[in-house]
Amino acid sequence: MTELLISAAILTAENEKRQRTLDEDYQALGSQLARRGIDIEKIAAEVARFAVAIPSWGVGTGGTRFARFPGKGEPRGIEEKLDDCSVIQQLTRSTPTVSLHIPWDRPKDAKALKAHAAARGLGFDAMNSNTFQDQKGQALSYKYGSLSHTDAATRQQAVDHNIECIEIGEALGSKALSVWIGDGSNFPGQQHFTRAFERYLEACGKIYKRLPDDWRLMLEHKMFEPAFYSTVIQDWGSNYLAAQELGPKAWCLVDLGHHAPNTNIEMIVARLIQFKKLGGFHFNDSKYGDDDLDTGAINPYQLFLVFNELVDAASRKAPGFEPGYMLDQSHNVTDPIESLMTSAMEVVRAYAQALLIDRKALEGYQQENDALMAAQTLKRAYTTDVAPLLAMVRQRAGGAIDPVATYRAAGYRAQVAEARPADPNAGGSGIV
Ligand SMILES: [Mn+2]
Repeated sequence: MTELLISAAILTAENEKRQRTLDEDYQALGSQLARRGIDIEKIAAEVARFAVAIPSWGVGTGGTRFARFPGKGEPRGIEEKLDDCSVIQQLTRSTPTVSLHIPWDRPKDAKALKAHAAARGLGFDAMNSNTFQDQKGQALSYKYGSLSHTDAATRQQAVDHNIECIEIGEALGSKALSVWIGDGSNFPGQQHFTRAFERYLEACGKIYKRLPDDWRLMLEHKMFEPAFYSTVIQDWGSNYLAAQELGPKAWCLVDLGHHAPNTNIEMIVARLIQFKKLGGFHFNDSKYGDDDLDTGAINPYQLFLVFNELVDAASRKAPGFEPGYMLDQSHNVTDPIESLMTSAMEVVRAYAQALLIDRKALEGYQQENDALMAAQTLKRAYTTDVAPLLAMVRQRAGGAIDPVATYRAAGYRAQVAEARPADPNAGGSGIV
């Protein structure tokens, strides 16, 4: 029996306030889509199956390199992080798994943690290793790199840490390890590009060797930061080369914030799908760099265009296409639960909109080189207000018609603020 943290009475009362309007809007949208030859119930069934994972570090207030301004009632450990994640899942019904970060979330007892998550209706997504900062008591420093460090013992320490992440993940039921390293250089000449990449590949090979057969190694590229001149896995090209070198269990992970401004990310996605290396996503939004803003907050059209590629690949059953979806954001000025619920809904919205694209018509316009109508075909799907569809799917699955309003009405933040006295060290920084 799942223990839900938002009371059923409040959820029901909040939904009842909105049910009639929703029924009307859903019916109107259904009629509109029917005129376009689309069965709303078929789209609703697809949307109901969609899931995006929550990063454990997302439920704490993030920060910048200048400061962190903690919020009230922040989770003080992994169990409380899971509690907050369960609220997001209870109300949105699209986030059934949580992605852990080691050592921030290292469990004292993995079996007990798995049981705690299951009691809250949650499972575990990819494990995330951390060799971009030093931990208390750590023998060797990552100041000058980890998996690509010039010193073999430091590289081995980073390999051992990643293997520990796999072992914890095995106990929790995870099936993937995501690896992002901060390795790189801050000055021209500081690092030999080729040797650093060779060292990285050799170290990653050791992790790969320990990876269970039904697991995926997800490699995450990032253009810059904390290394500001060069980064070892700086873009999708290096990422693809690494995944190719390592073998079939290695995949490329695309974090939307890890590219130069105005990069055509949807095209990168298409390339990785074509060459069977698209492992998954870290969703967030960006204005200038790796801003880690809420997904869809800045450029929802880009998100839609990414999903256009994903739905296209699924519709033609592209071989090897089975990406994992996760949010990866840093919440500085909002309640993290509200941001994560809103972002999960934005991801589902982009997916639902992409399902509405008339692919046959689009293909025809592409074949005839009718640029205007091809672009309009995408716009027609994008400008369709699918909000009633998303709300109906949530409500039917036991979630909230309006998750943020329901969350506020339930007073969850005030309750946990009392139960969890402020701890300045709590929560992750959400910087990857
Ligand atoms: Mn990321």
